[in-house]
Amino acid sequence: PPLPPRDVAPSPAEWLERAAAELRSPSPAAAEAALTRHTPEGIPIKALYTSADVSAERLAAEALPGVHPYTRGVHATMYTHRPWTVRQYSGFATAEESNAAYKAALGAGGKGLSVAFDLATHRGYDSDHERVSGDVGMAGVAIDSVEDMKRLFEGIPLDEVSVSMTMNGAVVPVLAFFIVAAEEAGVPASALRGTIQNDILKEFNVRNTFIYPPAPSLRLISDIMAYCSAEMPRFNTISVSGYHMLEAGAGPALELGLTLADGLEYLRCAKRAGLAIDAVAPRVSFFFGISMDFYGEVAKLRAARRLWANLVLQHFPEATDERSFKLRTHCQTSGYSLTAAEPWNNVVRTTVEAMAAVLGGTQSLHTNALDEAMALPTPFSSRVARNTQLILAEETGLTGAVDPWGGSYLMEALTDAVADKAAAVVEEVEAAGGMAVAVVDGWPKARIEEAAARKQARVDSGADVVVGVNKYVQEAAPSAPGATAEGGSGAAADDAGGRVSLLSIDASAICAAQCERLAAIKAARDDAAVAAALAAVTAAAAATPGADTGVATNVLAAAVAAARVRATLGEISSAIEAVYGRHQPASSVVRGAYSSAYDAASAAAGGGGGSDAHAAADDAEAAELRRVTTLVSDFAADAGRRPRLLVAKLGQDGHDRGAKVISAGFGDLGYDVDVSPLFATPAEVARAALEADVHAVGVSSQAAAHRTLVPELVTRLRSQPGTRDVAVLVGGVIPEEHYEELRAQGVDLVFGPGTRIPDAAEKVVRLLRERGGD
Ligand code: 3CP
Repeated sequence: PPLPPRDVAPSPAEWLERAAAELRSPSPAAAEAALTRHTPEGIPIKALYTSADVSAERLAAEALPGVHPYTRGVHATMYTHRPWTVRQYSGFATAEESNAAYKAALGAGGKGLSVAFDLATHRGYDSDHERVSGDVGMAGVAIDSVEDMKRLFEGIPLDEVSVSMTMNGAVVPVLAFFIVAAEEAGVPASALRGTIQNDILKEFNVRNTFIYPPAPSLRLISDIMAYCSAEMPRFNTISVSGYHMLEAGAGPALELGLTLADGLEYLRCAKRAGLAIDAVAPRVSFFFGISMDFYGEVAKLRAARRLWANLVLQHFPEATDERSFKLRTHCQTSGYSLTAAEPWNNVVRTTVEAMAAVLGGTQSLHTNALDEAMALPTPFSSRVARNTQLILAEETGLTGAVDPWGGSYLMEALTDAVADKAAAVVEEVEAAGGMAVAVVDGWPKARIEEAAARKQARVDSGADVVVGVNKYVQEAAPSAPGATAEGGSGAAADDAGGRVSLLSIDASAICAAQCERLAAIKAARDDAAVAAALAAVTAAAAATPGADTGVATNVLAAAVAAARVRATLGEISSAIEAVYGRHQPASSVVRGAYSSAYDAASAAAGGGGGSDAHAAADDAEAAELRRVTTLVSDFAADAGRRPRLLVAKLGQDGHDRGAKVISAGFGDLGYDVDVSPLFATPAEVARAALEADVHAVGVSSQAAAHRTLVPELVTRLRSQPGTRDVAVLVGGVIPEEHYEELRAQGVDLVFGPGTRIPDAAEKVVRLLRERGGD
């Protein structure tokens, strides 16, 4: 039928009038305000976008993928020619177990490998070091020497399968072991394909698996870039990572801006060492997290490519190789978005996030497993996660067109908005002297922590919905899906309780086996050769850096020589530490962000013309907050001081979002909060508890060491005069099946994932009152 006749094309103003009528709004402006939501970073998302929201000029200039600034993709054909790499991050306790898992993954659709190392390895300690007893083999594979690395890749063709290694602190020995393991398997360094994360700057902002201070850490990066650009042309020398910032609380634009600023700093660092930008930039890669903000995440990846291409052009006019401008990236779905409650919902969350990564044009992808809010994935949950990608790649037709969102009014406008916001962050970092200066100042870290406290407040107040956690909470466990185990330690959903079986790791057995191996290697090697090689590593670390790749001045070249004679990871790290020292960060607590965001979220929900039920819920939340602060001030009045809490991290677990959010939230609710230094031993935390005269110690555990280190802490507190009555609280990634065990060992309260801060703060103050705290 013919279209109804119109004299003029419909305008956005006409739509707004209709919208106001549908909403029964007093005015179009009121309707517009009611229909516009803002992301936590303040980016407006309107209900409707039209051609008036996009620049026709920009659309024309950026119309094609494979062409500068690559907004629509780094390749002309993208997935129509080759889908993204299915690359699942994993590592299990020992090299043999990990090797078997890698082979199984490659046989079941995995296309590349991604190695997770344990925290002892990350921090440059051998498995027999006294500080790592609870960490060996817990959050990834333990690697002490080139022998472990050989076992890790035994039977895997390293010239064909690309290997990514998430390593930043102990990057020099790990890369050296990889090179020597391949060499001894007949694969020359020049044939190696893969990526080393090697992104130390973000470790100072989040994640904390650094070893040395910022300046010498950057020098190691330039040595690695020099060595790899000369010897390993197919290897990506760095994976500039925003993922951990997103996980730690940053919104997508802050994540993007800080990450690109890190990238610029690395290129400057290479240039300072005398390397040509075109020799280095083509092998700089990126890594972003993908949250539940679906449109925002697609826009982020498009904006990332545009911004990076233009930043390289602006800052390095000497670059001429097209590859220097292309932002290639790996993505991982967000671990933070996963819930311990009703874990199968996580498959849906991960699928939506994976789609955003794919529609954004990622080169490589990790999809999280459904049980990752509680433990490391099992073979069963890993399989579901991998299949999620394979279904997207091979069943849906998603790979059939390049940048399918291109030209969407919404997506183009949002790409501009995210790009503008992220560019402002890059400018701020640059104006402050670049990221090497900013990490020392600490403001990016503080900004991420504030964002995390605000996010927690929005979840606690119900403003941000998390199904099964703060809305539609399951009253009683239903029967679970009929999952079956794959392999001995596989996860099976337990029909009776609706729970998912989790992977369990015997920490002490792994540590003992690893220490035995280490002793055997040390007994069999030529000690004089090892001592000479380690002295050469120290000398190279002390030498003036440059583009040279000889053992006298290049620390990686010296470490490769040391790896060949079986120097261990701990020894090589110590040989470097002898020159650079070990970095110990200052601890800090964000004040006011939690309570102000909680109040704002409640006020916005209450004042937004919501339903009576909403208003009643907001009143209940405000009343709850008042109740907790009153309980805390009553305690203070009776005891003569506020309840004092020491928030502690034990072992080498540097993931401190939980610790920081608890500190900020409890502080805003009236507690007196101390934060222990990172990487503490149980003895050090017990001493700190005595010195600070605290009522309670709260341990935040994200890396599975709670079963070893917490009981040791309890024993020390109970046997030390002055801390016998100190309450012990544990929170974080703690599977429910460990709660009873922890309580039996003397832990007073356990808080699993999804705990609301007001709930926790109330339980703790009531416990302290029962104890008659003084
Ligand atoms: C791909 N290729 C193409 C096309 N698509 N060629 C022509 N047309 C196309 N359409 C080519 C590429 O140019 C490349 O060739 C080859 O195919 C492989 O593609 P790729 O895109 O380079 O893919 P991949 O090898 O997988 O590399 C992806 C990047 C890499 C570049 C992103 O850095 C990577 O794999 N990163 C993974 C990082 C990672 O796994 N991180 C885990 C963090 P050439 O080889 O000739 O160039 S885990 C952290 C977890 C949390 C924690 O830390 O605790």
